[in-house]
Amino acid sequence: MKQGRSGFVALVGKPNVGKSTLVNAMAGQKLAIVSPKPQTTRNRLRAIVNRPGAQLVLVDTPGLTEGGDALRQTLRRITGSAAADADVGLAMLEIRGIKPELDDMDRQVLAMAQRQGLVVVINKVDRLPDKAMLLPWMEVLHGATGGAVVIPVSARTGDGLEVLERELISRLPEGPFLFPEDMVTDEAERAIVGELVREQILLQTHEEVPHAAAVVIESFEDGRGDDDGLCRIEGRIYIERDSQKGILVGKKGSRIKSISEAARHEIEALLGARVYLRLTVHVSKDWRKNERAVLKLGYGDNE
Ligand SMILES: Nc1nc2c(ncn2[C@@H]2O[C@H](COP(=O)(O)OP(=O)(O)OP(=O)(O)O)[C@@H](O)[C@H]2O)c(=O)[nH]1
Ligand SMILES: [Mg+2]
Repeated sequence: MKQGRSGFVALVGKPNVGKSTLVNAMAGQKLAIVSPKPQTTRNRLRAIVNRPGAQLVLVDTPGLTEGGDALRQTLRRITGSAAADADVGLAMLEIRGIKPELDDMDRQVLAMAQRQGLVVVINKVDRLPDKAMLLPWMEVLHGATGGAVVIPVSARTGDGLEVLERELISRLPEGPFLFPEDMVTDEAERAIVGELVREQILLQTHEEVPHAAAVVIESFEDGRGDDDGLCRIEGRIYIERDSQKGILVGKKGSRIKSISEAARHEIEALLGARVYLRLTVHVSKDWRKNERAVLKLGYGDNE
């Protein structure tokens, strides 16, 4: 295996700050799902960024929240262990207002990401009416972390990402590369396919429904080598109650049809093939409260 600077960088932050968006931007392709709703990510996902002389493995994690149900506890564990296993911690936050004030969860984020080479990232700078707002926050964060470097970026526009990448690479240990150079992720395609379905549920439903949904890909017939080149995929969507089932399916099946249609386009882009996608909706009562159901639906066992 090639040599160079290589290692794991774990992204830690509150929900919705833009961790998955940054991972996709640096990987140069969509691997992690993104939505405007908090608690989008539910699994650890590794994106392998290959550069001349360096291999940066970005580890996306679920946004940190307080305790709560079995699912949230599992998500917290996933984030904690990804951070503990990383060579470099990347704590991401977005700034709120002019006066810099760190709340309890910000401190937890900083503490969890604290490694020898902590890097603090302030994301979404494209939204700031005035860049001067950054300075007091940068000072507070620098102070609160005992002198960590603070880098403002926009994962959306790409602003600051080159600086961030250089900074991260400089902190990685020297050694053999961890993955083959043509690899972009070690995540199974099948798992990403399930996530792309869940992304559409997050984007196309509201209130409790998106968070009560889990997706399991039941069968994946990879037809990329066949004459018709068609991939046949069947997935099951689990939600917590009958009433949510009605909402998800929609009038005469209109919502599930629209979810399936949009997910199919995304999956075709991922696989580079035509896709036949069949989705069915099922109830797994209050699964988020039940540790075994959480595990069964695919969360927390990817170690
Ligand atoms: N304006 C702006 N929006 C951004 C930026 N980065 C992310 N977003 C948006 O912020 C929202 C959340 O992004 P995600 O990448 O899903 O956030 P996350 O931190 O992964 O969230 P969880 O998975 O819930 O922890 C989405 O609507 C993104 O489009 C940015 O740099 N600028
Ligand atoms: Mg995310």
